[in-house]
Amino acid sequence: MIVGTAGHIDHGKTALVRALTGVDADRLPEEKARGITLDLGFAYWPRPDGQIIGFIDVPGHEKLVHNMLAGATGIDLVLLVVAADDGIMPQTREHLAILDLLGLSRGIVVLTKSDLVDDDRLLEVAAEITAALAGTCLAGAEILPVSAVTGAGIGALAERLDGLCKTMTRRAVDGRFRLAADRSFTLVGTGTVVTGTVLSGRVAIGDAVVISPTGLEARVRSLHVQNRAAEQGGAGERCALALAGADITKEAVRRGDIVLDPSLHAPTSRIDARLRVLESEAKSVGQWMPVRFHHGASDVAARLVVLREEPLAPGETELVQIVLESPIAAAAGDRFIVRDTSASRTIGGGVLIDLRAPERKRRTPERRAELLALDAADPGAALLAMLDGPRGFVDLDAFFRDRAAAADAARHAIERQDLVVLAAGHQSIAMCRQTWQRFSDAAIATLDAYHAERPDLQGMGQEKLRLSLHPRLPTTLFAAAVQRMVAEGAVVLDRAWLRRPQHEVRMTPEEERIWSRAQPLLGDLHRFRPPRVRDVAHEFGIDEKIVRRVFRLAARRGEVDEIALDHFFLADTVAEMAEIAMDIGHSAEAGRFNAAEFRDRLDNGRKVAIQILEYFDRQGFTMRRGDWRRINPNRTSMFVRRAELAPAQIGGDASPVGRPDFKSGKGRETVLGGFDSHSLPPRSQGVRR
Ligand SMILES: Nc1nc2c(ncn2[C@@H]2O[C@H](COP(=O)(O)OP(=O)(O)OP(=O)(O)O)[C@@H](O)[C@H]2O)c(=O)[nH]1
Ligand SMILES: [Mg+2]
Repeated sequence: MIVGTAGHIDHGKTALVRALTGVDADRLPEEKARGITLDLGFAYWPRPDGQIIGFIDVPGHEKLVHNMLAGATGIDLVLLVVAADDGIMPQTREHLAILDLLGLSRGIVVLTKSDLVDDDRLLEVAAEITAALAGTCLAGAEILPVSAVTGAGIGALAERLDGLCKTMTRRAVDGRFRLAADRSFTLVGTGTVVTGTVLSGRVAIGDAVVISPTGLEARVRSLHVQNRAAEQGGAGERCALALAGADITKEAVRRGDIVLDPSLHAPTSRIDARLRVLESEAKSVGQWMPVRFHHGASDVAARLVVLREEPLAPGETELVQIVLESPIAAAAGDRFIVRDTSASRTIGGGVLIDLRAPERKRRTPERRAELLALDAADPGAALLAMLDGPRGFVDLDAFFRDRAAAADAARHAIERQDLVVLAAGHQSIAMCRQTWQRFSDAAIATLDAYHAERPDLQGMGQEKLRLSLHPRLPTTLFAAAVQRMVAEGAVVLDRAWLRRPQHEVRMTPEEERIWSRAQPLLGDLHRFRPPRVRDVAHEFGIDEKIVRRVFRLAARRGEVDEIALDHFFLADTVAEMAEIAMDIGHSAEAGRFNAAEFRDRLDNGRKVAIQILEYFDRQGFTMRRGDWRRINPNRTSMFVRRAELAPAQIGGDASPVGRPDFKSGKGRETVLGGFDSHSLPPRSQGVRR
């Protein structure tokens, strides 16, 4: 258990810790000389039952509230010290307000210097305190009069502390390790030592840690827990870590740094939060108000963006965006305090909600709804809210990292919630199964509508589809979504185009008419040397562009192949030429043949014969070495006559058996996703379009 002091200057905080523990927490010579506390003091108090209670003693001086804040982080219980003679003073109120903003609900009010006043005064101050506590987290806290001089009440207080220590529920240690560093120093023989309060998780000798936000890496060489050598420490304990690392020095680790599990290192400088402005403020909090932002033991310049139009009046609570001047290491759910830029007063404080706050669209109703839902204390509820939120998906690793949750929390969430996970490289996101269903239904509906509108196109561009769907996924993850839809059989990916499996390219009646006239020209006697686009256009007296378009539509239906630019051969002719090539190869020595032998069989001239062979090379049907070619034995069934195909395989079927597949060039394989399509030769490779 860690106990912190709080209260106005000179009210007897340090004297109280000494009366209880025998330790003078004022360790600096200047503190001893001036009789006031300047920096945090520490005392460890071994109890008869073997427990060690740690004390963090803070200064009460109005100029040293930042040090008080550094000490108040991570304490389990507060001793709010009020001198009976003075009663409630300004820093009593300010410290109380801070404790309340930090959400500290366990505490005892200690009425010190009871030896200086009579009972009536004690009752009077007690009543004053009860009134001040009303409405705060500490409302109804016990008030114990003591005297550090006579020792009156100290025994009773010790008893209360022992009792509380026994019933104190230990903070969760299943989260990932975080320690709020408050001191670093060098010990002869040990090296750099960093002390602080463990906020979550455990740490043990040998553990790798990172100093955040700087990112310095270190290893724990040895450690002390509550001032005693130990093998490991955990949440709710004060630890001193002896750290080893290339750049680890006492100067390199500063108060305010967080020593953490390396997987948690992800500093942020834009955070959405819930802020309560203290009643004591004279003015409202307006847009872009500059403040000092205190989190843990750190303190950074920042600006506040109120996430609504009107300024935030004293006493109000509202969502804000905190824009920090330099990044910090934090976790969602952490408390924070904001003070004015001259560090003279506390303005308010609250809870961090989203560490990856958006700069744009931060004030939309959807975002507001999401933030309110994320504010739910339970991470499971927050996750569900986010999955249901405007974005529709969650980066699970980041979500649980930003909550310092246990390392396997993401896996458990996937199992518990029945989530669909899309992964690409290091990135992965999860969505609810219903969201995925809606997403893929929408993709299908969009493609169907697109095909109806543009039956002449083979499909819709991936990017166009991505931009038209909600949730709008990042490009790489959209590719993963496409892969999943392809695997589910809902869509087919043709290079960059997506289509429905049953979609086939359709010509207009006019185009059909041109095609039916042009088709015979490509066949029969001229089939090995068919007229080019230009020739057909000339013959029909129409624009070349129209002929090219009709031929390409026919190519998409699998009726012709574009062997060379503007040179289309009937698919059956290509199959026939493939048979001829195989025949030549079959009877040739070692299966090798050259272009001249092929040309002689087709009688179509050297140039065209070579173009055909190069086309075969690109498809992987032939393999070329120098002037010689061989048939690839794995591709012999690549080119099949259309009559041998089942009707469903003609046109736009997803899994062509005989026709070479547009994207893979492999014929029989359906490539899932678009990732490897560039590593395989597309069918039209080398043909300029
Ligand atoms: N008579 C009497 N004097 C006390 C008692 N407790 C503290 N004092 C005196 O009050 C003065 C201030 O006590 P500290 O313990 O230093 O006060 P503090 O709250 O730690 O002060 P800061 O840390 O500077 O905020 C010292 O001179 C103490 O001796 C008490 O119970 N009775
Ligand atoms: Mg003191």
